[in-house]
Amino acid sequence: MPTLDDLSTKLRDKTAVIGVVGLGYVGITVGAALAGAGFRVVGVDLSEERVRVLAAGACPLEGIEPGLAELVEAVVRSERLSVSTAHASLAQADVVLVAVETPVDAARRPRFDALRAACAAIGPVLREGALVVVESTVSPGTTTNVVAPALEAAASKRVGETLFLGHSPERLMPGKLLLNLRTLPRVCGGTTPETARAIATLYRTIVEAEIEETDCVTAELVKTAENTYRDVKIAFANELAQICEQTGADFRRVQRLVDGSGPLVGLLTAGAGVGGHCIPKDPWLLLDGAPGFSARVVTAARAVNDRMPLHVADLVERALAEREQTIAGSKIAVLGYGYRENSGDVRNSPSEALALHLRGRGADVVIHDPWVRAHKGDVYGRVCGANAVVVMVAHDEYRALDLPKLARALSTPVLVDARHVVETQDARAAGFVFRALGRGGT
Ligand code: SAJ
Repeated sequence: MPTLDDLSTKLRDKTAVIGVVGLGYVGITVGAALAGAGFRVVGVDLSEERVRVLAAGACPLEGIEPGLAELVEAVVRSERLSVSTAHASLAQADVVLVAVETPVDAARRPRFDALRAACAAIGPVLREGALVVVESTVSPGTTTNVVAPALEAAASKRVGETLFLGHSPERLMPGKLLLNLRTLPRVCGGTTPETARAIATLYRTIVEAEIEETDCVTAELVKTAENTYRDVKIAFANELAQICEQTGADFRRVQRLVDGSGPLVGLLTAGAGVGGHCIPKDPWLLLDGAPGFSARVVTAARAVNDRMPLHVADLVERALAEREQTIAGSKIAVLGYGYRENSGDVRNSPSEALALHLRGRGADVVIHDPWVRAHKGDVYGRVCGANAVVVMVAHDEYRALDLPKLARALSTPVLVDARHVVETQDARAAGFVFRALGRGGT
């Protein structure tokens, strides 16, 4: 049976075959990077459409992803990267990376259905001595308590004997996928120290930053903790922004001066809410690892951030009231539907929450987003005849809006900026009734 030492040798000389399960933002990026580094990579995804696009050498991800489309095209053309919907194509793989979604349900409990399904599908085809690495973000304990038994049952192999297992969480951010993969430190958790070392050997071929070997639960905690900490810091910024609104200050100036106080304080930026596949749910994954513990800071932060789209709706209501209008019966244009700037990723988009809320209050909502296929188009045409416009995402296109032209397109010039892209004096000069998140006195 091949040992971990044999595998490490194949990883160093790049003769190992790498499988990737789940060809989303993470799987495509790591698969293409490993293929670019010289490995033969086999990617598997359940979506026939995604596999068809990739097999043609195109990158199916929306948004600006420097270097990725070119890399995908090159590695598909050179046949270093092949893709399939069949897990049987992983039979030759020495390493299988698992990058499937790990969402939470309505009760905020982790749903590991996709992870379990991936284990069930790859188990029967795994070769002796294969190494499985979970890249998906999971609750502390999941690799050992969920993945190991699922793989052992499906593969009829024992972890640590005929099969090796670890967790090395991805840290990718849409817009910087390749850059993040290559330049951010990598945590490699193994069910044994030897496994962690083999995982580190793999990532050393594509990562130009520190690589830390550890155990699985530490790796699980590191990833869920860093995203939870980010959520908590954003929640504080969001509360501070609302205090600025009430006290007549400008959050951006307060932020700059607080940051200037020294290296110990770093304020994040208040905004329309926290979206994406990771930050809104990773706090629940973290807490799921310690069910007997009653957390307070983490749950309060989630509540603050989840409420931000409603706060934006309140700003819209106040601005409309100045024109003696109400949300009910108004046509409201929402600019930006992705969860972050210059990305077409709409997962947990705060704009979706805002649109639902406004519609629930009787508004006719129209949406524009240059990065989301369903909402592309001329922004001035899209907002035509609306009673108010809300900027929900700081896309470059919205930073460069022609405000007088925007005002002329509306039936009443009401503008709400929930992402700090419009200056108050510019909005006023264009004739808008204007409200901005985090800015008092507007
Ligand atoms: N946001 C704010 N204010 C901020 C920063 C972000 O309101 O100061 C909002 C954004 O608008 C967005 C949401 O938070 O709606 C999440 O954005 P994000 O910038 O935190 O990044 P993500 O979700 O794209 O990626 C995060 C990253 N984690 C960290 O920065 C700690 C990334 O490194 C992870 O790999 C990714 O989650 C993931 O997959 O877990």
